[in-house]
Amino acid sequence: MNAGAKYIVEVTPEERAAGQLAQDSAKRAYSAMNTLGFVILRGCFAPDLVTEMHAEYLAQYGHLDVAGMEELSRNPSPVIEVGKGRFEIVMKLVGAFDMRAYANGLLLRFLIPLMGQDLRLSGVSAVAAYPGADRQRMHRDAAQLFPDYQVGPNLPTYAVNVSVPLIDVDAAIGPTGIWPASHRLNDDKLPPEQDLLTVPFLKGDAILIDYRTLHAGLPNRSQTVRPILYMVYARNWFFDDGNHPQRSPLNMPLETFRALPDTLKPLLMRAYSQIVRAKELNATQG
Ligand SMILES: O=C(O)CCC(=O)C(=O)O
Repeated sequence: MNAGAKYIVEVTPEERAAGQLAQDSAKRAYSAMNTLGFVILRGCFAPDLVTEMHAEYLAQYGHLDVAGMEELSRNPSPVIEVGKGRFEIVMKLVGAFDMRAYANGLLLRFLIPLMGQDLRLSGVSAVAAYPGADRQRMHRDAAQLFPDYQVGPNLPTYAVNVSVPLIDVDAAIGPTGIWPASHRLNDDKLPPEQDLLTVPFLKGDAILIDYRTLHAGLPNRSQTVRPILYMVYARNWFFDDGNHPQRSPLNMPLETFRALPDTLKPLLMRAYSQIVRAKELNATQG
């Protein structure tokens, strides 16, 4: 499976300008989410905006080498190590990491039928894979819900990770590898390793991955640092205490939040309550 495959839906400039997929494209994208557990909305973001986001990433972390990132990750900071040479960073939501990213109209319109009108932004981070980064282990973003009842694979989507590559990511730089349809498997039944799908990512892509879908960051065999922005959206009752137990899922200055249009605030409000919880947990558990 590759270009023209069922999991790539081309977003036309007209659809991007209208902030809405045409009916046929939307149907194909929902079908991929349902059967494969992921879809690539190719061209969801304007390449110029992604270039701006990359510049903001570089302004915040571009000066750090692996040793610098390791050092940060050893102390309380927005950075944690998620594999050798691979770091998850809760990016400061300033510059181009603004509502054009996390409140992209086309994206939200697509996600609402999957997770409800009152869906919430659960968190925003980036994963930077440095040259030499290892392959990650196969994992889901969260375990299947209600494991004792084995119903998780049949449930509707409750959270989606939207990956936005900040540069073109070919096989050498290392995209995120995905096991198609693995969201429909119970936790005790892993797919064969050889079912791993590697698709090069392009600037402008939004790769929507159901939280249950098995995936792994692939090795970075290039000389280029690979940052991918991750915006997680979830049903309003879901708190990601697994990935963000004592860590803020969002880094947005309060004055930036207060300046947002009132219609947008509910989308982010929940992440703010998790910031408070993370701080309290840190204070009480050390
Ligand atoms: O780096 C990647 O491509 C994937 C990262 C990831 O899945 C994780 O850190 O949980």
